[in-house]
Amino acid sequence: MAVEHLSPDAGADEAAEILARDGCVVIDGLASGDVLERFRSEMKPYFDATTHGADEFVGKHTQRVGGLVTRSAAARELVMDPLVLGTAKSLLTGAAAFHLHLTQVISIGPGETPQPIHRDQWAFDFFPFPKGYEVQCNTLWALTDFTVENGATRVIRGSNLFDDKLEFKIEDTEPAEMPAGSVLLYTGALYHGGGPNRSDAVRRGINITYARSWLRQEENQYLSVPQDLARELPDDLLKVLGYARGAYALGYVDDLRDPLAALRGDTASGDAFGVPEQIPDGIRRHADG
Ligand SMILES: O=C(O)CCC(=O)C(=O)O
Ligand SMILES: [Fe+2]
Repeated sequence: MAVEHLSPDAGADEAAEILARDGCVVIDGLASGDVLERFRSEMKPYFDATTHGADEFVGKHTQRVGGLVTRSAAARELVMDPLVLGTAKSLLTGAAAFHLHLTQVISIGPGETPQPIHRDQWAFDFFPFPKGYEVQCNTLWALTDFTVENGATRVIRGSNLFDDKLEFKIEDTEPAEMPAGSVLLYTGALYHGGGPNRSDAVRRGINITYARSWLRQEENQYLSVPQDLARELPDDLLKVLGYARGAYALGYVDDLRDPLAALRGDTASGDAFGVPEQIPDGIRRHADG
């Protein structure tokens, strides 16, 4: 069965419902041509400078470029996309907060072989999360078209509800084809992998992922975004980066200071053990929610 597609005016709850059931959904045309164009031009120097991966998982014909919040203002818009944040909030039920987990352009070059089929949540040291308990809401924005020939992501629809640590072959999967500007949303539990590129052009996708805030971030945002730049960024983005408590007491600074207040240079003792009000409405969820 093919991956379900939604239009950009779909609701976050609808997208989250499909994600909880299928583990994946495509939203067509969510990114404007303008944001993609700015992203390409901001990132071009980094694309040119990056080497290929060292093994089959990261891909010997694949380039991975991270640090997108620092390197591209357009990427910050994608990170803060309201439909994506709303979907993450709706999917990650019961979470006090979620945060940015990683940002990475994945450029699958001609000649690349299929990436081993995996779950992204295996990054958490293979902890066996309960079936149906999603810890990640992930995106792959198509910067080029994603086709079966050029390495569209391979997915197993519904596999987010399968047992853990299963092994699959590419024949067990289907390609998540979509035009540039569309976004594949998928959960941390979905079995998937990058596709083989049998074309003569590079397939580029922007992987921006979010996780429950009590899990460690794969890309360290406090070091990937220099503090001088962080101080210039808007509060809502900083909270998603991790400058917010991840739950009642997670992530305070010294005398219970709120992390955002500490970044802004507020030296007064805080009340970080209060209700985490600094978490923006877009991603806020009380423990009783
Ligand atoms: O680039 C893709 O299509 C998927 C890559 C992937 O799943 C990964 O690197 O974890
Ligand atoms: Fe993956």
